[in-house]
Amino acid sequence: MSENPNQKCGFVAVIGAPNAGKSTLVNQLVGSKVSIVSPKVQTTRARVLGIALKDNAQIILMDTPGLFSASTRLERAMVGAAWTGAEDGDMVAYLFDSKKKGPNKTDLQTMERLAEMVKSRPVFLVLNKVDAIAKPKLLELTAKLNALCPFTATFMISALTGDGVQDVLKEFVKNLPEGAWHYDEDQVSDMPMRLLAAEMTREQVFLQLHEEVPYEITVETETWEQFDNGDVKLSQVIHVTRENLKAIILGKGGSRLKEIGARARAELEKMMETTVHLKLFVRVSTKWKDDPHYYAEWGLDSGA
Ligand SMILES: Nc1nc2c(ncn2[C@@H]2O[C@H](COP(=O)(O)OP(=O)(O)O)[C@@H](O)[C@H]2O)c(=O)[nH]1
Ligand SMILES: [Mg+2]
Repeated sequence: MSENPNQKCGFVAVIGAPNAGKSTLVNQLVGSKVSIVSPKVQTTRARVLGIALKDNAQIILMDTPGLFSASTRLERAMVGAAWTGAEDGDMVAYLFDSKKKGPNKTDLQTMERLAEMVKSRPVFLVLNKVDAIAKPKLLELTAKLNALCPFTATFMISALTGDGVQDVLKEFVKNLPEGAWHYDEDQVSDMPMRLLAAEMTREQVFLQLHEEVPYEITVETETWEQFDNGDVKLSQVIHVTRENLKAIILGKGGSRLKEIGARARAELEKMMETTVHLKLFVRVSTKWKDDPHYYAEWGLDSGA
């Protein structure tokens, strides 16, 4: 942290429907993977802070779970975290997947709420996935969504390729309050390393397993050893809610678990820039979804 009087620092809440590309955008802005990404909905469980730097500004990006109509306790906690994130931000970036036909019921409710928020802070519409869509449709979508909420500005980007992302970052910086940086300049996330490391394994479960399986697991880093030569050795447990899921995660002769471990380890090595030894275990923990311990670890409210 520094006392430089010319510094700017503030929070940008990144909200939107599941799969809009929020986590992809946050990673792109930060320049490092701080939030896991998969084609499946509800990959992001908690509020993740990614920290981006641009000139004299530290931009703290709040990646949030998607906004959707929630039914279970975990889902309600996730949507609650997303809205709290939006309320706490100095500005809001509302990400919209331009591949979608148009706004659905939840999107309409979201924009109704954003129309209130825009009275007290900038709320940007960010049309994402422009790499996959024709220009005339984008203009049509821009007009349609701006008629529903008077957005401060509209951007068209591809979070995947990075197209247009720097323009969004510049606009954030312009609107950021002056103030000392909250985090060290080499910090990319506020998430403890143990949790971030567990997230890399959870990402592989989301990418490699299907249907309900990713939603029935959680990952916990149990031990973390750092050696004098810089190598890191960690062990993690994949908690599953049922015995039969254990066999699915293990795969034939343990092959699936091996592949999950190999890919997670590669991500961890990229992130930590050192050799990583990763040992994975699978454990049946029938009640993990009701255990406040896991909610607290992600910064979620178990009473939601
Ligand atoms: N074609 C395309 N796909 C994208 C883009 N941004 C994200 N995606 C994909 O959309 C899916 C959901 O992304 P994610 O960042 O996890 O969305 P989130 O649920 O809003 O956090 C992933 O498969 C991403 O690779 C983009 O700009 N273009
Ligand atoms: Mg996400």
